[in-house]
Amino acid sequence: MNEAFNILKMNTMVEGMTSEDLIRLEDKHGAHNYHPLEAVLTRGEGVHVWDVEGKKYYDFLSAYSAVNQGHCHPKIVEAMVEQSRKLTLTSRAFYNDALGPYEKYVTEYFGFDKVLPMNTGAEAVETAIKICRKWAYEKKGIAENAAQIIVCDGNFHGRTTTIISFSNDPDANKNFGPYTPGFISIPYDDTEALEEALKQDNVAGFMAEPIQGEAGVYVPSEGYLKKAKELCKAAGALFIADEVQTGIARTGELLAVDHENVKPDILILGKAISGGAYPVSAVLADDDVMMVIKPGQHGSTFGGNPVAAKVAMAALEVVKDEELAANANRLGNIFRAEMNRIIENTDLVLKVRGKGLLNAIIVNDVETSKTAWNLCVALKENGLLAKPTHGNIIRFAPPLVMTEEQLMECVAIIEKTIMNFEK
Ligand code: IF1
Repeated sequence: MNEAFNILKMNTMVEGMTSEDLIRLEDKHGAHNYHPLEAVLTRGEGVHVWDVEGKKYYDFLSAYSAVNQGHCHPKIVEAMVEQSRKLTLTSRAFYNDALGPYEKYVTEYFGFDKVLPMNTGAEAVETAIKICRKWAYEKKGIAENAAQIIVCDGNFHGRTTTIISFSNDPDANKNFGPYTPGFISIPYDDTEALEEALKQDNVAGFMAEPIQGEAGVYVPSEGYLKKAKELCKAAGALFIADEVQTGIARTGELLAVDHENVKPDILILGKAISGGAYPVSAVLADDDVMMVIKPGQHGSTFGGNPVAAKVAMAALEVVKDEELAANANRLGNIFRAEMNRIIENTDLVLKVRGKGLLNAIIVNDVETSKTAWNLCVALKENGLLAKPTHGNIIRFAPPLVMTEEQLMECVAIIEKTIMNFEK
């Protein structure tokens, strides 16, 4: 009785609450590990989200590229609901009837022998690091505990203690030490630095983002990924691609490495592999690499659960059925052309860069991040949600189900906001 009353009270409380009330609740009761833009969202559909006051926005972040298939895609939600009614979790202590079919589907989809299912991007990165190290000791013959993995300056691979150990963003790693050893950081988009680093003893692999996201959407020079893979191959090191953000059609190909026809030795996926419906991540590799992991050596309670399996299959089907890679490629070209047209008529924005629908504009403000933040606030007022990353950079990454007409409406919002903006 009491409990039922409390639930009733909670529901009515949320119903009557304004954005301001809800922001205050988070501020008082939640850890302060984020600084969100003040939009309190309650519903999403396709390329749109609505706040609790009923204001409609274009989503130009897509939950950091997790919602590539659009918000609440009916096929993905249907798969999730249907499986949730039947069986949600077995752990891997037993088999379930969704995992095998998913494993067959996802490995054929991306062209690898095996998949290791996890839940979040950071977990998948950790998994890739463990596989790479184990492969180095058992297949390459590196001395125990000596393996080194080469990474790139400006990287973002997640938030675990090991991953932040090789970050050079002080926000990410300051006062979280002691740090995990075994990583060498080199400049991004620098094949000479990679060639040099690969000459060192005990190098097990090289891990990189095909486009650096958090660093500010840095697209490397053409041929960088292909050359990196070749250098790794020649040195007997594994090439590990973190496609958590760039994968699943975001950049205009299924994978960003596809732009250069490169097959990584280890592929890391997350975010949009579930269309943002459920935490799903995956590590893919061929047998000679993946089979170094034996029973009991890695896993997770939720990894490979039947809901995740069904959701991921549905989400990947949507990507193919709706030709999202081709759409991202086409709309991305239009978007950058439109941004370049706007840039010619303003000194507020210096540059646009990106690939497919993963783009960023550079705001003319080297001293502080205030202008980029205020521009995002103004965009929000005009009905478009985007978020600054690293100071003066604003990332633009809408869901890939956008139409050209919707994109042009967004371009008009961005143009109007820039032209009316006063620093
Ligand atoms: C946050 C950025 C995006 C990633 C790559 C692994 C992970 C991520 C290449 C870890 C995660 C996130 C996490 C999110 C912000 C975000 C982000 F701004 F930091 F760069 F996407 F743009 N590899 N990226 O980008 O995946 O464990 O989070 O599932 O709030 O920290 P995760």
